[in-house]
Amino acid sequence: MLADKDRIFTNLYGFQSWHLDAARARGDWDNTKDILAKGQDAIIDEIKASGLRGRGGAGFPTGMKWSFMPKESKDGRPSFLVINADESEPGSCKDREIIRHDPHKLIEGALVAGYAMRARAAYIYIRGEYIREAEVLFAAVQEAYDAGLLGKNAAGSGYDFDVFVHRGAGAYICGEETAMIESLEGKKGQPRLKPPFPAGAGLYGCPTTVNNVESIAVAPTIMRRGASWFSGFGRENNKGTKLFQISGHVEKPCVVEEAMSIPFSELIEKHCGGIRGGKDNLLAVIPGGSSVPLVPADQIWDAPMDFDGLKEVGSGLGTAAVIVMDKSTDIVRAISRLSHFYKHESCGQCTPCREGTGWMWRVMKRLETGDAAIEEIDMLQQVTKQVEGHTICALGDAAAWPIQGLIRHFRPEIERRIAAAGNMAEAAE
Ligand code: L3W
Ligand code: SF4
Repeated sequence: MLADKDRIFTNLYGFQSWHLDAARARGDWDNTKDILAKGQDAIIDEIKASGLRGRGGAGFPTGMKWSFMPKESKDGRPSFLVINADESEPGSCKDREIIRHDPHKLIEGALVAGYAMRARAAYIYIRGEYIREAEVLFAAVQEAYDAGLLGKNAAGSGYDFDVFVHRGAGAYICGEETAMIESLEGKKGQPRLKPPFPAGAGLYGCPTTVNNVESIAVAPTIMRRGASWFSGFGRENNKGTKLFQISGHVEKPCVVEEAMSIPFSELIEKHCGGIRGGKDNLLAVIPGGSSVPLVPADQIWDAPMDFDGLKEVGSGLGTAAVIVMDKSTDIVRAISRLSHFYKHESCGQCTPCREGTGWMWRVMKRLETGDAAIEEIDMLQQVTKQVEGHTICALGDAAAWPIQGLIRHFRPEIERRIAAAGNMAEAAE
């Protein structure tokens, strides 16, 4: 179990104040100037050496992403940092806790990361429903300005840097980085085709890096404690500490910072009081937010909770939003509900996603009650394959994968419902 001294988010549960004086007492903004004085390349090298991978779902190496930003401004174009606080993935609630209770870690991280990538400003795009969190963030940013930590000569570094907070309006798709950029520009939040990646042409056509809240908030601590300290947790390719968000059928749902690669069983037993009704009552787990496939009980129990460990069991770490389902769960209904979510949130600009998500949801609805022909299971599987990989953004994949996971692991249950509803014979005729 991660020792208290190794936790980055020391006020995750809000036992202390989030205000600047309390944050400073916890070590935030402690000689930030000295971190910046190391220089842009040294900061990027340190983050690369730490092994930090993006905490928003895709796990792209953070230092490498920062290194894609231009060292020289072309045609006088500024560079920007955009911080993705549009946390909307079902099951995810870690960025909310950071902003509620530790906002200065994020704001200091914005300066450190922004300086490293030679950005002149950071835009924090916060989910519209996070009203109280936005209030905290606005106030914390103002505190930083009042204390001279942002703005001209930020933190006495000689570098000018601004932070703007922008509230979203409730669309899940604005969490996709290019849709977020469109939304910030005042347009309808619809993903752009990539390439070009934002580092080449992002906000207002300028070089931009979009990072998740957690990725940015851990950067100052990595710089203070060193890359080797951070990379001492987890295992090769899966380094550091990580916020896990455990919801569903555990005794005590929680958000907790743990070492990457902690086995699922340890995470649940040590922090959540175990599975409701005991280990044998576990049915399945969605380990990384609703966009990754579910994993049945027998395969998840010993799995290391990291990028590679969850890939090996056919799923992914995603945002580390661990949704636990016990045997009381109607698993077909649960996945059907997720299908509705993706249908609702599709921005509609590509046909496979626009048509496919509605199509998949309608079939899933009928599978819930068994009102389907047996061949429709394979047909549904084929539709998911036609959506997956054929769309502009990852929402298409995200809609397809949970259904694929359901068919892979719970096909007998779907067939049982069809048989119980009397559609088996009709299908065979
Ligand atoms: C420059 C290249 N940059 C990749 C950058 C790219 C992006 C990052 C990762 O989706 C996933 C999605 C959700 N030159 C580059 C490059 N980049 N190649 O690296 O890119 P990518 O395309 O792998 O992922 P993505 O489109 O950012 C993110 C999954 O996360 N997810 C849900 C997330 C939900 C939230 C939320 O609630 N806010 O984050 C969970 O699994 O399905 O697969 O920056 O530009 N050659
Ligand atoms: Fe929009 Fe779906 Fe296409 Fe993404 S995959 S751009 S959400 S239609």
